[in-house]
Amino acid sequence: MTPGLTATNGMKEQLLNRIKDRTAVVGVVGLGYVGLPLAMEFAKAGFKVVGYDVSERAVQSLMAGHSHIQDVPTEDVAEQVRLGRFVATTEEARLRDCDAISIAVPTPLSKSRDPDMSYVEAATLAIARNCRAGMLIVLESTTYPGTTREVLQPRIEEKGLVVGQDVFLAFSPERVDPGNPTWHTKNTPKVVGGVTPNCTEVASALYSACIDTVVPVASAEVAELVKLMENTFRAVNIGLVNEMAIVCDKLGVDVWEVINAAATKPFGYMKFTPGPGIGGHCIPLDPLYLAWKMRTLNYRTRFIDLASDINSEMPEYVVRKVARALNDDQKSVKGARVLVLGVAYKKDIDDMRESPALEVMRMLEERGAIVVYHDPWVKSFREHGVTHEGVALTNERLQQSDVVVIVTDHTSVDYQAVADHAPLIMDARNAMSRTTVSKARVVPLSAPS
Ligand code: SAJ
Repeated sequence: MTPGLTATNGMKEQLLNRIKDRTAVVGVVGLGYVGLPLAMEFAKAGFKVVGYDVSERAVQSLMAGHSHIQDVPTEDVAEQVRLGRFVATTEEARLRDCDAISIAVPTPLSKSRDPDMSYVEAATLAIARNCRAGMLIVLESTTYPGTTREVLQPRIEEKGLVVGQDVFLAFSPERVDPGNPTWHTKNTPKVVGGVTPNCTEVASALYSACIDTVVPVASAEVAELVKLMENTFRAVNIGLVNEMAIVCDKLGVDVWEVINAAATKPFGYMKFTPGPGIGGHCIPLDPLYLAWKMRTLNYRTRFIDLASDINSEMPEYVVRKVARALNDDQKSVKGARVLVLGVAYKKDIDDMRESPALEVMRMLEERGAIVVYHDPWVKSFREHGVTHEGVALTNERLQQSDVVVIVTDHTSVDYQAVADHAPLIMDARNAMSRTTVSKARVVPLSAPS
């Protein structure tokens, strides 16, 4: 070590230099839709990357040069494996070879809708068992403010290492939007907040090596809250437009006309659209992490709670409109042949997590309907141990259905054919706005009088 450099500076300078000359080995824990793209960016930036995942199947597939993530081309994985720049493993001991480790594991909610930190804790313990002086650890998983300092730091320091001196610890929120054609890991600005200023400096240097824009912030808590702010903003505004859909329905006004006209305002407005509820692993869940944390501090986050209430009522709102529409055709829900069109949680992706379509289908079946679905992105899915197979979208299928419920409006669906052959359509996404006059009776999300 250079004389005169303190342990802290020594460790920090040493790591900064290894990042600068790309001799640092970078670990990524969790090779999913966040971790795998990140691992590829580190590898393309010239680092040797150790990808650690508990899934033997994912690791074997990656080492065979295949990508299991929609946004990561298989040829990228194959090349980085061939070049020896990326290796995937289930052996946690390989983490000991790393100088920097990013954690990108799930942070779901438990059955009691509280944060399930089990994946973060397991990853932290695996790293703590293999941690050594000079290492940088960055948590990327969306979580409540305080997690990095309260959950990770003690476990790392149990090994006798001091965060900010011997090891460096930071939070950097993942901002991956699966399927987004424009924004991906490399060109999406990356917020980075360390437990200490030295931690912020080292983590910023690491991400600056492979991401175009890095945004250092004062602490891990600031970085944790940035992510929750982003997604709470979305959840609250989606809740607002969903309530506007209900308001417009009661007033006999087309909510889409209101929203589209409001969106002509060139300043001070941001367009959100109503629908059958919210899905995905971010928007329905992230705000509840903040709400949970604030409850431990005896504060009730009313906006989050209200938005969550309204958004989670939307599937039933849709089902009630379907029941009323069938009733107007002198049909009951019981025994009705229902075709649900689009089940992924949002359009043009194949992800089913927390999809409102699951609630819509479950409630219709509880009322005795015979429900099938078509989704060009989801050929089949498993839920509660049952495999659901999609059906082909044919004119006969449309004609035989008592009602078609458009839950997710994938771009590739021929909505004109749906309009021409289905007798009754409940359109929760305004997909019918893309068609000309049709024979079908269309029930929109808010019924203009
Ligand atoms: N939704 C609406 N109306 C809207 C927007 C969304 O009903 O105006 C519904 C969607 O159908 C979906 C749910 O809300 O069911 C969430 O949609 P989303 O567009 O927010 O997409 P997500 O869940 O994939 O959110 C991700 C988030 N990315 C990260 O957390 C890194 C979010 O921060 C992004 O802003 C969002 O993608 C995006 O903009 O696509």
